[in-house]
Amino acid sequence: MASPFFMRKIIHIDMDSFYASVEVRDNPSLKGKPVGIGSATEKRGVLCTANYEARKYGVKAALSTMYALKLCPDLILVKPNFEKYQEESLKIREIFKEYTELIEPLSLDEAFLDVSDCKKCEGSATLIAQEIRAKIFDKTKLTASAGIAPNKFLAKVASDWNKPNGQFVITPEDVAEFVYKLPLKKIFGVGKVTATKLHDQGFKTCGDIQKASIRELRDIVGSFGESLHKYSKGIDDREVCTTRERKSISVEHTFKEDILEVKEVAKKVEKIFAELKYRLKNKNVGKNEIKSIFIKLKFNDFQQTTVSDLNSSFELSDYLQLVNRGFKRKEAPVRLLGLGVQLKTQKKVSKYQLNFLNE
Ligand code: TTP
Ligand code: MG
Repeated sequence: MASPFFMRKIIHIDMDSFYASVEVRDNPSLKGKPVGIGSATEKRGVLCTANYEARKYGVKAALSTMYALKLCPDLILVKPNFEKYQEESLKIREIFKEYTELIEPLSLDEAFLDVSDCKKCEGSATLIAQEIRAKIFDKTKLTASAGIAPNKFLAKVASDWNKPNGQFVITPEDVAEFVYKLPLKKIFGVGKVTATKLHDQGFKTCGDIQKASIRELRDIVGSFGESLHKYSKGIDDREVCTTRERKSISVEHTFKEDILEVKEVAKKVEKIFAELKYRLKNKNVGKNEIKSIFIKLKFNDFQQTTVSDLNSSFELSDYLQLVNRGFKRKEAPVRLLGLGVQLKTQKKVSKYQLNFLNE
């Protein structure tokens, strides 16, 4: 049994520029050069990631390939090879298992480990993290960073603190001081939109949030208010879940050319809907497990909108209606369309949605 939450020792491990590091390792001529993972021929696609040399130019994950090339004309594009990354991921997980059974992978390159009951390294989570990173390097020649803390929220923040190839410890005694000045955008779940809402109300750090009431926070960020209040004090009692599950499944297409009219988008909906149905079937998800359906549109200025419906059946016509509603919000050329479902009971799927190019 794991110790009570206030005694937990959590390690968050995150590989450094994972896909890019694998590609550079396997092609030493790329060493020291800026590398982005994405297709060179599909310039309208987005980058999966970039190595640290490329990041100096502002190139990073999810940036459009075209824009990345503008920022860094020497950027070398390498096509992703997911099987290879999966293989490396398995090797890393085997190493984790030497230390604990309580492993919660978040994606191929990242996991929480609860090492509260691990007797190795005289029970020092700091030394365990160091040893794990050394073993990862030994076995894969890839570097990892680690965060060590009394809970998941802080461990995840900490793994980013000394990246790449570093680690950072937050002891229970350090927590109060550490969170006080922590910018809100470091909190998992605070994206750009939430951060802006909070900034507009004068909240910039966890220290600012600590002074607010939960009610006040709920008015700004809805049901997330309560968790936000807890996190801001460095409290997170979530356990490391050994069976991580996702709540939604979706399929997205980025078009080679922007779509100008809703009629044209409708044609694409049919195709993507068929793919989504196929994915659900593959994952053994029945209609009765669907809580709601949603669509996502990204316009040519990269603004995006999502429309969802709780009371619909899973029919093509339902998606067409949602797309119509989304299109009316801006009536601008569309570069990406996604269709998806939120699930009632959670099903295990991978972290990143499919994002491939449509002809
Ligand atoms: P991250 O751990 O977020 O990024 P990273 O490992 O490339 O870099 P860092 O050193 O900052 O940890 O994601 C892990 C892998 O997941 C990444 O190598 C590629 C993939 N990925 C995507 O495919 N799309 C995305 O939007 C992101 C963020 C990651
Ligand atoms: Mg990583």
